[in-house]
Amino acid sequence: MFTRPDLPKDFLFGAATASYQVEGAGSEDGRTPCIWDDFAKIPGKVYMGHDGSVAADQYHRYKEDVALMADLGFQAYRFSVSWSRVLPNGGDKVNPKGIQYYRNLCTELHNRGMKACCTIYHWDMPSELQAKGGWAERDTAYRLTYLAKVLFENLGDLVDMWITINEAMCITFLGYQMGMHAPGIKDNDRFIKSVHHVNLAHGLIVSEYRKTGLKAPIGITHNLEFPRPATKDPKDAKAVSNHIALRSGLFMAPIFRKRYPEYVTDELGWGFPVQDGDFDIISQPIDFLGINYYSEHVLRWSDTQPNNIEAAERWEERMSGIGWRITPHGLLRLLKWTSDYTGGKLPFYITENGACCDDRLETDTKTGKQFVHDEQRIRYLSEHLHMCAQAINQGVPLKGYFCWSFIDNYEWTYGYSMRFGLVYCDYETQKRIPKDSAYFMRDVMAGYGD
Ligand code: IFM
Repeated sequence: MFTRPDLPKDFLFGAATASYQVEGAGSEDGRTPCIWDDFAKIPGKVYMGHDGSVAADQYHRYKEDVALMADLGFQAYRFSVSWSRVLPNGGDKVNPKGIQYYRNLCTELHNRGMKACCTIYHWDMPSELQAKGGWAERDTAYRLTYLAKVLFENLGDLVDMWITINEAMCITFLGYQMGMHAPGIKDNDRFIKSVHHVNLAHGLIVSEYRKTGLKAPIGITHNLEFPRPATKDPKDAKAVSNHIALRSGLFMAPIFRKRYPEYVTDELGWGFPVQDGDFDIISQPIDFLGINYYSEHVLRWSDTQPNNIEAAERWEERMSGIGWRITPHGLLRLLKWTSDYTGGKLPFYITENGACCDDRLETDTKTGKQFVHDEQRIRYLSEHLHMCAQAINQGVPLKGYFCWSFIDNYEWTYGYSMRFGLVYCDYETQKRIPKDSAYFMRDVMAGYGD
């Protein structure tokens, strides 16, 4: 039994994806390789060596996908741009076919009454730029700003919402410190540089945008973390605050405090390659903050683990696919913390939230109709939407919510083995089959349209 979350009438409902995860058309119309094409080729890095060369084939099926989203009642689609499709090899020369694809996509969204929400960088760095050092190099921030300029010039009349960068924490920690994501680097020095250069790129893009006179709002999306301490012991609280500084603070403090967190600079002694004026660039006002949330950590103090942080025992139900804990209350805590941190006025959007479940495609023997009964995902969405409503009632300036994801897609190191979609993708046939959760969202959204 579900109750409708008490959300405002003008609350924006959207669905989200990212270029490498859904587009496919890996070597069509002038697109050149990116770091995930390369990473997937390294044995043992990605499940079964899966890559994004075909993915959910949205490059060829965007009209069908937009129609399905619109029919379900979504008001916005968050997609990202493939850098090497628009600027092959990450160079200066614009590929007209790349631009045309995103113009077509935005136009289709508008024709179906939806808003186009464009993320400029969602992890698919052109291989050539990685060969020059990727995010460990300051120049990469200027290269991405050039891509942004090209997009503002060529899509500025069609995009309704801009997001500079998706999840700087994953780009830097997973990509440069832990080596788990492309480009697979494990090097603390390059990691620290990458943090600053990603932050700088965000600020440079916002500066560039303000010069254009375009009016659509621009912001950044972070997967912020605000873990729970395992007990009331002040040492557990200190472990939590260390974690917050390392994960959320590294990317929030430069924007909202014009500095890096003291824990990181003073206690850990990290030196960032900050040049004069960088914090002025990074901290320019943004129009909204995007927040991605899936699950909450529970931490305790440790005398032996790095940064005195250790994961504590858990009790909550796990997502049946990826195994992450289901912790809707963590979303409410995170939203309130973020609202306090940013002063309570900056509009927020949940730019990703969703569940990865062990989805089973079934066929009705009488009708031949296919379906996926993803009851756990429905409960997950319902509980998180209720937390959004509570947050708004408690004064959090939350304006909208994007489901991750519209359709099953390439889940990075898990390849196609993990499914986050509201819509099932049969990768053999590319048939789209809305799961029960897609209809659940349709029914929720039906109450919030006008
Ligand atoms: O699939 C990813 C997405 O690309 C970034 N945020 C988290 C999602 C689920 O892992």
